[in-house]
Amino acid sequence: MRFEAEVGKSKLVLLKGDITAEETEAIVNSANPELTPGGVVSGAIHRRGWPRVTEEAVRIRRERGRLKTGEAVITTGGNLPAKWVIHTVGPVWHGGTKGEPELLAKAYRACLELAKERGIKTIAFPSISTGVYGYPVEKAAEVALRTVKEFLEGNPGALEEVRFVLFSEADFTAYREAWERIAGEG
Ligand code: AR6
Repeated sequence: MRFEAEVGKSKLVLLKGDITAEETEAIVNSANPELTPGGVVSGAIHRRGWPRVTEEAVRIRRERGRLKTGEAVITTGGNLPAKWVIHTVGPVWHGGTKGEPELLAKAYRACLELAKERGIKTIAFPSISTGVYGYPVEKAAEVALRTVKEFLEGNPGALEEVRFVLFSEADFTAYREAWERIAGEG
């Protein structure tokens, strides 16, 4: 399952897959504030990037303390195919009244800004916050895609390709449908 669209000078790709196998220059980790391996996407990234991803995450945690929601930091990709891992913390879903959409957008923007700063041209995101953190995927997909679209339009050529690597067919469909709604807004 794969979908592609042009956004300004960049390519947006939606696909079903496992982010730890992606060969983009950077992959994004949906981390916890302590930057510990945790479970699900984060556990898989730390496992495949072992030991250097975890070692660098521990060092960053020691030097700068816990990450706030919406912040991002970068480590090596260790043994992953991707050269870099950008770790960000998405919001926990509390029903949508605790600033969750703004915090989710902030997390995506922080990753995109960090990639731009480092000259990274291709980046793959998982569906941040829609697993353990409980953010409804239809709502999260809209925030994610709108944030990426705005960033690519506002920073032409900064990134060549942004991918969303969705773990299930249902998530892929949610992102695909959200994109149709957003693209239709012009
Ligand atoms: N590749 C792509 N997507 C995946 C993969 C994979 N290999 N594995 C799972 N997903 P989650 P969150 C999907 O729970 O909600 C962690 O323990 C998954 O199906 O990893 O942001 C951290 O330590 C779901 O759709 O992230 C934090 O404490 C999406 O990725 C907390 O969970 C995100 O699921 C973060 O929770």
